[in-house]
Amino acid sequence: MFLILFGLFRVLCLFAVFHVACLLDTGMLFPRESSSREVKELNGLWVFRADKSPNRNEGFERAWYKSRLAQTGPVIDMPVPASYNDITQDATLRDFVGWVWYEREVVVPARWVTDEGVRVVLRVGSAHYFSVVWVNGLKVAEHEGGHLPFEAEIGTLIRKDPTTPCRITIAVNNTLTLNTLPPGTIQHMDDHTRYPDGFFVQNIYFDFFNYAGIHRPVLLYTTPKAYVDDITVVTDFLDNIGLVSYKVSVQGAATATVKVTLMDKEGHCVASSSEPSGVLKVVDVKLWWPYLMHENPGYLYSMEVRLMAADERSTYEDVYTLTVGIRTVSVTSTQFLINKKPFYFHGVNKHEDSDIRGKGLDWPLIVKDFNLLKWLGANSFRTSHYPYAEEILQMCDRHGIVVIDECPGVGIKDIRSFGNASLTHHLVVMDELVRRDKNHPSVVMWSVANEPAAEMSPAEFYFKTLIDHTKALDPTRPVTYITDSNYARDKGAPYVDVLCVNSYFSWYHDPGHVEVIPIQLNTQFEDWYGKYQKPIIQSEYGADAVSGVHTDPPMMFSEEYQKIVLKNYHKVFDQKRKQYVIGELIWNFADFMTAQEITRVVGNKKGIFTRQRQPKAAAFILKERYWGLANETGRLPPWTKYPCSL
Ligand code: GCB
Repeated sequence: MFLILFGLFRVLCLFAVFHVACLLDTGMLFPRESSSREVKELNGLWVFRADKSPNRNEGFERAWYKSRLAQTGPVIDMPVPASYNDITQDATLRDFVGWVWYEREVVVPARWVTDEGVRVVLRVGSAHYFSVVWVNGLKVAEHEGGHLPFEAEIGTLIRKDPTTPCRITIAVNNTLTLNTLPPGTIQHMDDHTRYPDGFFVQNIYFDFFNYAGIHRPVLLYTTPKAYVDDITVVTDFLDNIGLVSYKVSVQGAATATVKVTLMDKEGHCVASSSEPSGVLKVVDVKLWWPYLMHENPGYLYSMEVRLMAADERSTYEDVYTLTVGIRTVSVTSTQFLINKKPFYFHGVNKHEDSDIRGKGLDWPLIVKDFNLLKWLGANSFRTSHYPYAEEILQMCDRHGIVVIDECPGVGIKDIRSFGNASLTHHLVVMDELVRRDKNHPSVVMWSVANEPAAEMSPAEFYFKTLIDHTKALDPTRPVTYITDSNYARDKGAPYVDVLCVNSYFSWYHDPGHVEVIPIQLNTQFEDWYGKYQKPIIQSEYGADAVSGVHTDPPMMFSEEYQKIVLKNYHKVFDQKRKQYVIGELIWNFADFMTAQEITRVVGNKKGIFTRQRQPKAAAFILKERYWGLANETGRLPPWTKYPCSL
């Protein structure tokens, strides 16, 4: 009894601080259909026009949103979701910097228009980078930052003139500046003896193509006027009792009653409550376990939240169902614990990247990637270098793939990007990220940045503020950032919970000399652990290999070289994972597109799969290793018994 009370107390304490520091005042639940909610997807072909005027501002000067886009000039078909860059044969569109315009007309169901008790919400899953949205010529939303969703309520607008179709115009600008996340700079070349008139370039400080456009689904959804705006769930367990602490936020009603029902996979009610917040107790709990750590990974309960409210005109009922995985996460000085058991990350770094669609959400690709992860025996990935689609995190929840959830803080290299404006925006992005992803059991850690110039003096204040803020938003998960700096000069390392270190021995340093890897990697680990006494993840390592290039003895860029680099790293991991190394994430899962540079041969080739998801020789090395690790550290489900014949 005492233990249960203590557990309840612990979960309530965590919950009491959860979300206090958030700058945002509304929720961002994933849109789901229910008996009270409808969803209308607007994916498919949109009308598109890039603003190629010299100042890229003609669209605003001539108010392209006021009429049909086709009336403003030539338009083309553009699929949504997709990056626009690789869709046409036009190099100027591939490399375009500035505003592009999307438009779509929608016929809205009559009931949405006539029923004043219906809220109609327009939601953009993500658009890169800065977006402005109009409905029938009136501005309804502005949003800064790719990779995260934004919404606008448009019911009153579409009711203004129910006879006209609803015209949605979205302008998207991919320009990156010192204060955007990721940062970049625009450089104008004014020397007319060397550059044509008006020539400028977008400089970036990260290693992937700056794909742009509407990358994730656009949709309309409805809720009743009184609705469930947000749900926050924190879980714990004691012995066989699961504890689900929850809080429901309601909008649009002065008073409302809430009924919360937690159901198991078979649909049986396992706990319920009539309070808007509280703790549900689940007897004989089935915990959420990572893939390959348990024979039944990714167990999810469903939490149905039913809200009832009334005003002088009507009564409202809203129903929203959230999936809930019951698990805990904690960190010691040498271990990462999931459900109080040591967890070793054997996984990958990914990108949202593929042929033709760039960073556009694509279901065949998502499912293929999960099949490859499982084939590989990977139990985890990092969302390098930005938040991935919610649909991907839902797959992780269901399949038990553990996620380090990274914000787009990649390439913070210029001292001016450590200033107040940048930090303020970075804090808002963390608010938006935690708001969106807080309820995913697969997300076990936040990463606030990748390889910033952490040795610069403002980095200490910047990262202390950012990490403190993130911990205040969510005290239930560890926080990190990914570093490649020298351990002695890294200003943010004292504030992270887990050290995540990237290194490319025998590639960017001592190219061609794989024999240096064991000694340099050993030194790296000993130095970092010696200074900070925190667990370490090798968050990146690898080598480029052009698929089909073979050399013996191994040479850089051949498949053999990539293999031998990996093997040399693995020797050291095997010594250190018995001490304080808690994971290894290969760079990268698949080849991906980058800007055109002399060091890149049509993109970064450090994938163990090609961009088309075919294995290189290194994939088999990793597969052997990951299944070996899983056999040693986990409990394999009977259906995944490792086929040892490679
Ligand atoms: C890194 C970066 C990653 C690059 C990789 C590389 O350290 O974090 O974005 O793509 O190295 O291949 O250079």
